[in-house]
Order: sequence, then structure tokens, then C-alpha cells
Amino acid sequence: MFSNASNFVHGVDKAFLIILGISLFFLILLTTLMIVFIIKYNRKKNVKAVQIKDSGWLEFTWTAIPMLLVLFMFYVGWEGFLPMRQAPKDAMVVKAIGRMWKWTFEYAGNKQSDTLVLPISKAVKIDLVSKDVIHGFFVPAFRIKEDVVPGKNNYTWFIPGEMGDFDLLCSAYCGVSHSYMSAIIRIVPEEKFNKWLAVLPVKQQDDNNEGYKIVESKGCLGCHSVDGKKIVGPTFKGLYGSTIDVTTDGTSHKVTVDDQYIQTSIFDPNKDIVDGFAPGIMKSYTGIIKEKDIAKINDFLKSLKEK
Ligand code: HEC
Ligand SMILES: [Cu+2]
Repeated sequence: MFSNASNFVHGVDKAFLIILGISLFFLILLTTLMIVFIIKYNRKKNVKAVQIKDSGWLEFTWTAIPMLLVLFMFYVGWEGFLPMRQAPKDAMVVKAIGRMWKWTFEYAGNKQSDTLVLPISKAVKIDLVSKDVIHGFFVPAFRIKEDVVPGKNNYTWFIPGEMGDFDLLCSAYCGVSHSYMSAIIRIVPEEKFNKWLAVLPVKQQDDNNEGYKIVESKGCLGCHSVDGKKIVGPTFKGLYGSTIDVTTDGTSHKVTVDDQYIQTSIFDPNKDIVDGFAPGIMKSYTGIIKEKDIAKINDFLKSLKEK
């Protein structure tokens, strides 16, 4: 409670504690009253029922007090929320790109990192971009949770106030590997940050590669990784030119991945099923991917060959 991890911790924790306190107060009050009334107005003690007339002042009071209380709760929440939407103009800007199921951070000059490294005590504005579905930029320690919506330019901002590693999670269920969609936010002294940024390589993944653009925009990367990880389908890394075991019409045999095999895999994915994977998961892309684009995809896959 009330850590200094970000400038929003205080406002959010204050609203939380006040609402929790009010709720606890009423939980205890109402439970006690219920028990008292059960005993006091027990049928055995009050054999003959008494008619109670309505009471104007009582009704007014039990309307007015809760109304003032909820307005107060709204005010405290609003007070904590408003600064979250008022990013300072001079804040450093970093783009956070969410895609199934990975976060990538882009700094000025096209530099890219998988860890969000930031200097302490400096305001940072995070532009939130989604490449596919709705994700959620959720940093519990900073009390920040903001939707990352495709086609919408959302943002969040904060001033980190404590050195160390903090967890970034995805708070919107975004598919099979949603729970693996996490990253580290590392807060370091400013000199250390500047040194780190200076040697950070420029974007590794070539977005100008046409094949990459196609597999990304058609959603292939949701099931096929480019870094060797097995997700829903086999990884694309080192795939081209490798020899793999597949099952065709119930018989197991080996194939060497070439242009033809890739084309068949895209247009008729259930013909050759890669061992270790289930049929029917990948749908056919006939009509969605043009035949002339297959060559570009092949070029991209060739660039992922094991060196
Ligand atoms: C819903 C998940 C999913 C999507 C989306 C998907 N695939 Fe697949 N893909 C699979 C699975 C599972 C397999 C393995 C089973 C099989 O061979 O059909 C596979 C197999 C393949 C193979 C053969 C891989 C190997 O190791 O032999 C290629 C090539 C391929 N996919 C390319 C693509 C391309 C290109 C796209 C986008 C146009 C795509 N996939 C989209 C799930 C998917
Ligand atoms: Cu997500």
C-alpha cells in the first residue's frame, strides 16, 4: 500500500481503502442490525403482529446518506483517475506493441526491446498499439490498467518512482497463450538508461520484408512463432529446408520443406499433418492469400533458416 512505484499508487490506493472502509462499516452495521432484529422481534416474544406506519424522516435519511456516500466515493475515484489521462507534454514517448502473445517496446529511432527499460523519476508516455486483438496493458505495482485496442490510439503515462523490476501483464483474455503474455518493466538510474538505449539495436524484425508483412497481417504469427518457440503450430524458425515427419492419409513419412510443401501447407493444411500437432486447427487460406504472395512468404521463411 502507498508505495512509490509510480505517481498513481497514492490516488488509487486511497480510493480503494476509502471504499473498502465504507463497505466494511456497512457490512458490520447491517449484519449486527440483522442479528439484533432477529432476536428482538422474534415471534415468540411478539405473538401479536403490530402494524408499523411509514416514517418520512427515516426514508429521507436512508436515501440522503447513501447518496452522499456514493458521490464521495465517486469524487475520490475521479480525483485518482483524472491525472492518469493528463500526460505531460514533455514526457518521453515509448510505443508498446501488443500482439498474440508478446509485448514489444519501440523507442525513438526505431530501436526495439522486449523489456521496457525506463529512467527513474522521468515522466513516460506509452502509446498503446495492438497488432491483432484487444490486449490490456496492466502493471499492478504501478496501479495502471489500460486497454490496447486495434485501430485505436490509446495511451497511458506514469512517473516511475522506485528502482527495480516490475511485471507487465496482459489483462484482456486474448487467446490460448494469453497467460504467457507478460514482460518486465525495469526502472534504472538515468545514466544507466541512456547507456542502455545507446547500444539498443535498431528493430531486428524487418517490417519492410513483404513476406513478413503478409504472415503478420494474416494472423499466422498467432499460431507460428519466428523465434523457435512452439505455440499452437510449429515455429517458422529454421523450417525452410528442414526435414520433418508428417502424416498423409494415415501414413507417416518424411518431407523436406520446400516451396511446394509451404504452398500445400497454406492452401490445404490438413493434407500433411506435422507429427505432434493436431489436424483441423489451421484453416485453408485459399482465396485469402494470393498465389503470387506465396513466393514472398517463402522468401521470408528462407530468411529464418537456421544459420
Ligand atoms: C489457428 C492456428 C494457425 C494459424 C492462424 C495458422 N496456422 Fe499454420 N499450422 C497450424 C498448425 C496446428 C499446424 C500443424 C498441423 C498441420 O500440419 O496442419 C500448421 C502448419 C503449418 C505449416 C507446416 C509447418 C511444418 O512444420 O511443416 C506451414 C508452412 C504453415 N502452417 C503456414 C501458415 C501460414 C503461412 C499461416 C498464415 C497464412 C498459418 N500457417 C496460419 C496452425 C495455424
Ligand atoms: Cu493479450
